Amino acid sequence: MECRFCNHPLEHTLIDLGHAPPSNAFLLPEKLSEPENTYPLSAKICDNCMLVQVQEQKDHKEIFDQNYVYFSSMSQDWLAHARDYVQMAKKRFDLNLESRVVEIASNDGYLLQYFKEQGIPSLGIEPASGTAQIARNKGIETLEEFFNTNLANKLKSEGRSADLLIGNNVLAHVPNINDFVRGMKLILKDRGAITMEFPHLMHLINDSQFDTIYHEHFSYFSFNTVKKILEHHGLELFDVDELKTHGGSLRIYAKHRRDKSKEISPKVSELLERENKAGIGELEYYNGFDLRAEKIKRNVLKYLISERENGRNVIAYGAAAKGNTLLNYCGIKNDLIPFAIDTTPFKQGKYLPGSHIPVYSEKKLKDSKIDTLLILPWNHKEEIIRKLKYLGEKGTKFVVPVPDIIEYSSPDFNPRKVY
Ligand code: DWN
Repeated sequence: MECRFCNHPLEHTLIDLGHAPPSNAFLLPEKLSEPENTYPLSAKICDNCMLVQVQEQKDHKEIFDQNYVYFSSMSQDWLAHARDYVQMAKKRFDLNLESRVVEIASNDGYLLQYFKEQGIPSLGIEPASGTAQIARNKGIETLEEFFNTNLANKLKSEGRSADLLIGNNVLAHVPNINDFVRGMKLILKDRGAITMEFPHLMHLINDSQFDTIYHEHFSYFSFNTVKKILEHHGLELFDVDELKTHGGSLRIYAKHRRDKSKEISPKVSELLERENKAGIGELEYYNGFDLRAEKIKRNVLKYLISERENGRNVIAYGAAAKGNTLLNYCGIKNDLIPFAIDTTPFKQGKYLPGSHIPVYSEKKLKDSKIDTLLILPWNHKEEIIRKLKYLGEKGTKFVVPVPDIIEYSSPDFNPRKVY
């Protein structure tokens, strides 16, 4: 296997999570009696450009298709994050009725809806038909296509280049990253700006977020590496924000190298230096990541077995892709977790891939006595505990599994580290 950015041979494994089904390959009831495809799931590091990457096993066109089940609008906090971004971007980039905003991987219109509210022309590019249709139902023009240089050239020839090009949680999902970034440069107006958000590799390593490694993701980025990739294609980073979303993300700001209208923020060199001082450019920085994941696995199993043996039932909340990595890596089935809850209609009535744990709507919470709620999307724990506090006040304990087993229970719901 070669590095998908610099073609250097990949000889260093960050972690091998064994074989796993695709993280969002939820099963219909009638499929439970059929064979289930699993694929090798391991992340490797390129010792030339330090890009952490997962080999494409299942064609990405078969992942982001009509059965794709991730809808960004399921999180109120994420919608608020998108709304705040739109207010900031409109002001910072002086967007108006003459501007054009293009979002790649626009999902269900979670973000473009706020540009639409401001009357700013925008275009969504979203390959999964389920999410694209929901965006269209919100009145957002959405192309049901994968973004690449062909599409970029077509849009440019139609005069639909971007003043602001947005890509949130898409760069990690792109097998051919060079073609993708080339396309971004093609479609960006001379004085245009790009903003992209993605989970920050420093948090993934420092907080042992091994569960965010799954087949839907092809790459995991440090700031240094994403700078190398964009600069290779004639783009230049001019600012960066460090965000709390998805376990710790970066929002990078990029422009054409020749565009001298934007100053380079000192935050760029500061973060580059901080990453280098942490050793992110050296292989030894990544040592022990797999051992920490193994320890989390043992702690999760100890915790679930202890709850079971003490007569306490554990229900999963949030049928997240990362949750499927965790459950399958730990070998957890419905004996330890009888069912999961998720607010995504597309996920309800189905079964988690690999573990075959059934997924129900929140209605199930009302007619079940739940002792412990295991929050699989730990990145949404504040929102979820806030929303389900009524359960906590009736005695349900909330618990998150990564990077430590931490419980939150009434009356104060303060974190209590178990392992
Ligand atoms: O990279 C990706 C990130 C951005 O989102 C995508 N490949 C897929 C997805 O990853 P994930 O599934 O791990 O994302 P989340 O946002 O951590 O998972 C949220 C899940 O939790 C969704 O299935 C919705 C569910 N949820 C819920 O049922 N009730 C979420 C909230 C906040 C809730 O209140």
